[in-house]
Amino acid sequence: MSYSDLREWISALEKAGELKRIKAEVDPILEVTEITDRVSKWGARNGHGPGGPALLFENIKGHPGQKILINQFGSERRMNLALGSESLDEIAGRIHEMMEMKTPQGLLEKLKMLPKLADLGAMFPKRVSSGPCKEVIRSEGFSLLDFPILQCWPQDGGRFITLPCVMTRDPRTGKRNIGMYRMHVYDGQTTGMHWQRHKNAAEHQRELMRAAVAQGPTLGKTSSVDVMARSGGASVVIQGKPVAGRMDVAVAIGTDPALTFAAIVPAPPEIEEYMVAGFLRGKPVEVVKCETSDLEVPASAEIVLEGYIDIGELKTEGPFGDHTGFYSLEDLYPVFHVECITHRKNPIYAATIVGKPPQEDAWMALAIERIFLPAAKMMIPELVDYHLPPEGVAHNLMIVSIRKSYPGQARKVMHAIWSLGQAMFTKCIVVVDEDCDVKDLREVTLRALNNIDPERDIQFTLGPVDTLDHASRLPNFGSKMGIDATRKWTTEGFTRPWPDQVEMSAEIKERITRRWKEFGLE
Ligand SMILES: Cc1cc2nc3c(=O)[nH]c(=O)nc-3n(C[C@H](O)[C@H](O)[C@H](O)COP(=O)(O)O)c2cc1C
Ligand SMILES: [Mn+2]
Repeated sequence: MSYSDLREWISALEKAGELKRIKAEVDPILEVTEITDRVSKWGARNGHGPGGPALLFENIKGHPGQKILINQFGSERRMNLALGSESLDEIAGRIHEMMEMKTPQGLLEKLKMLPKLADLGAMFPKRVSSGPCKEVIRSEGFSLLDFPILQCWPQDGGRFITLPCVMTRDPRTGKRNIGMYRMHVYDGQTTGMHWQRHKNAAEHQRELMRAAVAQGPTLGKTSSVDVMARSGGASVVIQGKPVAGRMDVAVAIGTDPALTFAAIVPAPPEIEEYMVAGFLRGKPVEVVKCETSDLEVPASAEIVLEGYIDIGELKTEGPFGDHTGFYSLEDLYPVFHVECITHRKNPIYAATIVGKPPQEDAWMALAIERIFLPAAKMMIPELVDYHLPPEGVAHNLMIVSIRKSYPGQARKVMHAIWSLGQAMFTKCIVVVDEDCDVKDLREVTLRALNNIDPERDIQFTLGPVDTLDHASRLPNFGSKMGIDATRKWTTEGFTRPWPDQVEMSAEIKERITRRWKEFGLE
């Protein structure tokens, strides 16, 4: 089951009893957040209980006739519904099969391969000549303020577009990227563009900057966003010369759920998110050309913002109540200039809020965790399982179980994680043996503390850290810590005897289970 647009998805949510319509008037300033935050935390026990339903606000203060969809991904069940799967592990299995694909032997194997080939075929987006996102085309007289954009938290710098699929093209290869980067609304025609420097769109921007100034051996060092920040003002100066140039950007708001999800998936830069979405949906994404650029946007999007950033222009973005549970502070980011807005008739505005976990993004992160397991295992063969508890806000804590075969292997795994895509940001990694369930936080705590001699078993390192880390010594650069909570071996210099864990024998367990009723304890 897959959905071709947001509306099909909303109907499916409603049919599944996963949607609540709210008819009472609600203010997009702060009130939507307070309601959604409470609903997200329904049933939250240790950050793991299911979130409440998706919400469709139908009576928005100051925006008569408009609707806001929020919390669409806010439970494991909805994440599965969104991706049309029985379980997240089933999707992981499909990816695993794809990676395992080898030349089929004989007819039976060839036949078995057909569904996988269909999966592959579905990955490529399909260009169409028009679509519902062009029902209304407004190239002048438009204003972002016409849409019910939220101010999420009291100290936020203003209203923010929180669930945008931001499209850019790699200037070298022409490849399309879609990333979810929040947008601070400055006025009816401009916003901030909060792509952090490690993200793909920021690299596209740097490519254009490199091309705009004379190429030289030192450029790799200076044509980074560091220079932008150091210039202190609103324009970028490289080697004494101001940089300017247009970078086309388009933003889709309110797409089918697989595409929205694909925009947050930390896929390698070579992989287009359109293909990720196509694979997840089992059906190609239909795209149309923008009115004002060569970018392509999902034909069925509710709202499309077309425009550009000037690669040399910066403006203060934030503060913004972030998914760490703290505000991310003001910083300089590019400015998005809207030139044209196209949308469906009566567009539905899709949003999310972030803040103290668990919220909607915890469930998206869980889906990413499960779906990426096969790929992670391919890079780190001894990896058995891993888990990122929501309180670790994605980048602060990863628990990893490994099958240990040689001394020092826990540290090898830590370093592998610190060099693996966006997992590089992980501030603390706890490595346990394969017999420990990484999702059982009680068991993990027991191991992580019992099994270590802190001075010996903690590995510190330095490197890039998440832009949202507010405690690191410098923005984007700081230390990380790995805890080797595996059983220590003599070959690792541990010469004392290592005790067994306390456990009942299988025979007694089975006997007591058989007799359980006799004890009248139920
Ligand atoms: C709700 C939500 C908001 C996000 N906001 C931002 C953001 O403002 N800036 C950013 O760089 N990443 C943000 N992210 C994370 C990126 O979407 C994620 O790192 C993604 O993989 C980036 O795509 P890219 O690898 O193509 O650059 C957000 C994720 C979610 C779920
Ligand atoms: Mn990408």
